[in-house]
Amino acid sequence: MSATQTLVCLRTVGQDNPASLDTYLKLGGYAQLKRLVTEKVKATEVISQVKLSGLRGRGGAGFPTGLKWSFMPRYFDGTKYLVCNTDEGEPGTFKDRDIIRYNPHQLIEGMAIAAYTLGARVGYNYIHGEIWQDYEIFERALDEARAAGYLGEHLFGTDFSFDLYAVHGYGAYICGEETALIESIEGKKGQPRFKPPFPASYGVFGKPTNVNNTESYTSIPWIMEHGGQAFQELGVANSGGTKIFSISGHVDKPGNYEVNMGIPFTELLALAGGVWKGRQLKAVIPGGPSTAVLPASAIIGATMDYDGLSKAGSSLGAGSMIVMDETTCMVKTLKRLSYFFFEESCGQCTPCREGTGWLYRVIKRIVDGQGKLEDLDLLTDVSSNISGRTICALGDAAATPVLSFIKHFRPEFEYYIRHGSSMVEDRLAGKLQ
Ligand code: L3W
Ligand code: SF4
Repeated sequence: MSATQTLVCLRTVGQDNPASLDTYLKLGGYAQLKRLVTEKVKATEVISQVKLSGLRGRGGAGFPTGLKWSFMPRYFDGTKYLVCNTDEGEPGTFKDRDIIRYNPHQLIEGMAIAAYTLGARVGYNYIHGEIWQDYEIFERALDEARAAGYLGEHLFGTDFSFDLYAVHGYGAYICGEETALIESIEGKKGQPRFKPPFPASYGVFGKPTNVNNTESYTSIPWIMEHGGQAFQELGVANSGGTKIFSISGHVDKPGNYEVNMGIPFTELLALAGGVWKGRQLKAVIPGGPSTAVLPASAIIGATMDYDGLSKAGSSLGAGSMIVMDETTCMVKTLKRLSYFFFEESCGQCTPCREGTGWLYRVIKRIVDGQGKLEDLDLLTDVSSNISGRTICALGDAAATPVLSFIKHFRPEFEYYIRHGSSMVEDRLAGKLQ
């Protein structure tokens, strides 16, 4: 039996005018916000439902959302902030833009519920700078929500007030790192801060701030409507709920698919039409290039959830699944990915600033036919010396593809160095040496 989608965060997809307030209201939208606020449901009750739901951060790190909410100080004499991270910028990530394009009101309701629960008065949704149309759709949704009384002062005649603003970034990948994003909101250059202190104690303008990913907040109204237990049961142990997988690469039907956590990889691949042109599967990057590449043999039996992908030797990341067929040259692919991390390093830490450039240049010289066999050990050595020695996760993210590509596809790298040409391309041309 082939799998089907379970639409929680993308539930307006397929409706007429999916992004409109009318459509969202017809589906029961804003009812949970109204219920919690007017019935004065306690913050501790909301947080315990979020904990029960097993929702984990959908931006890549998978940190338990309910636990993060419990870090926000209850009593604070001043403004607390709420931030949504819609700055997806890693190659292969394109789910959050579909949420703000098709279902912006569910995100707004999720953020308003979080604001009510955490006592935040002001919120920002930080949207990636290269996304224009969807930014405008979100802005229109904010206007509609304000006009209808779902944002602003004294909501539903109570003393709860919440203002939410969209912030347009400039397209830097590093601004998806939560503290760089906060710096950018403050009008500064987007460079990560040291953690701790975490945003819950020192966030926007130095005030307590809760930062979650777009998909995380958008799951909240469903959890409030159906209960945390029901959300958990959509998924599997340690991975509650649904997950949007952004599937790209060599499949027949690339796109976003929202499915129950724990779906077998083969069923998810079938949903995306399978490997295109009847070709064989070669490799998959399951969660975005900062997650380890897996050869077909390692992913075929895997389930798509935090534990399932960890057991297979990678991680769920942001669910940005890049599928590669048998015609893919892994050396050239790695060159492209390494250029991305080199280009996007913010330059603050020496291991990342110098190391990402070093990695890229060594891989480039292999592709240019000037590689040496010792380069493979050099790449491994440089990568290992970046990992764990930087301010933010971009350093580790740059090292992961290098280490995993060489680990799983070493013969292709050795062939390229020995012959100055691609093993895959030579095989396809019938001149394998
Ligand atoms: C309070 C503590 N808060 C952790 C919070 C922390 C953050 C969250 C996760 O990197 C990953 C990265 C990419 N007290 C806390 C605490 N927190 N301990 O929990 O924190 P952390 O440090 O585990 O991760 P991170 O720095 O947020 C994110 C990976 O995601 N990734 C990226 C995908 C790309 C996109 C994109 O383009 N949009 O997301 C994919 O795997 O490599 O490992 O909020 O403050 N004791
Ligand atoms: Fe900047 Fe890289 Fe250091 Fe992150 S690891 S702060 S991107 S230099």
